[in-house]
Amino acid sequence: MKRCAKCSQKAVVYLPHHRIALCKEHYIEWFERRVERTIREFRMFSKEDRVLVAVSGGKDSLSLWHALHKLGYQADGLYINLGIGEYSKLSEEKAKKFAQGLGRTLHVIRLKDLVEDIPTLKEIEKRPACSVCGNLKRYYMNKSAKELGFSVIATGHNLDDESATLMGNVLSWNLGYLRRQYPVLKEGNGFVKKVKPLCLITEKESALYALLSGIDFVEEECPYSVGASSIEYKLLLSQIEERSPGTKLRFYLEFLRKVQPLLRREEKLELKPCSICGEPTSGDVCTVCRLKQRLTLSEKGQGS
Ligand code: Q46
Ligand code: ZN
Ligand code: ZN
Repeated sequence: MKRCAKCSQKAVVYLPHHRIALCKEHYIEWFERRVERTIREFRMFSKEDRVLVAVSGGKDSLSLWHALHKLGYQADGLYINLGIGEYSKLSEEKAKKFAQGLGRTLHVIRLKDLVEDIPTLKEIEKRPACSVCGNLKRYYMNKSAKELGFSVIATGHNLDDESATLMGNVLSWNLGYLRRQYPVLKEGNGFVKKVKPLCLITEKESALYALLSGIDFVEEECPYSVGASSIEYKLLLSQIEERSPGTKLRFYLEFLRKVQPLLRREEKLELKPCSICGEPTSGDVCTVCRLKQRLTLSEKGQGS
């Protein structure tokens, strides 16, 4: 059995790509330091900022919120209920319970009250649930942060998410997405700053932090995540990682260091306020207002 590199007690984990074994206490410390270092390195936010954590009830977002709170940041949560049956019910319960234990505010909004729930929208829009869901989450996260007076939105995307997204974008050479794939998206043009403080932490590492910290998270995945290509890429990358530890981190970090600066030089995205709701958009009317217009039209169509 390996011994902790810090205190020589029995280790609970060995991190092959960092070549370090740690006990429970020192693993928790390692994780929180890594989060803090990422926040500083990418100039994400400071202790003066009010941070809104996008909470899904899963291990990543709750681990992130927990770590930020312990590190002394002013972090509250935002939970968006997507109306996806049992999954949404359970994850809202877990998120609320967690917020109570932490003693911080959880803001809750319901898509059903604002537009429509995801299962209904999927049917009406005839496109994958995740594509509708992604649009709406981004929109309401930004809008809520502004209305509630937060200067930063933090999401729980981890290294597995980021490297899988990167792989997908590279396989199709999607330069538009690659240009925006950075752990910090600056504020401006009606957008609140968006950051990913877990971007250098693997899924396994964040699950272990949640377990060792006694965080009660929702283990079920969203039913629509099944079959997503990102899951394929995650699997592939994890197979390579097993044979060659450190691959995921290298793939992502070298992209950030070597490719991102070249892509960002060319960034020229013109945004203006949506003529209906005022949120930023590249056209006249934003995607969510267009969606709402389509919904009203289809209701009228049904009524006539
Ligand atoms: S919640 Fe929404 Fe995810 Fe469910 S519908 Fe897809 S995007 S999988 S992170
Ligand atoms: Zn130790
Ligand atoms: Zn709009």
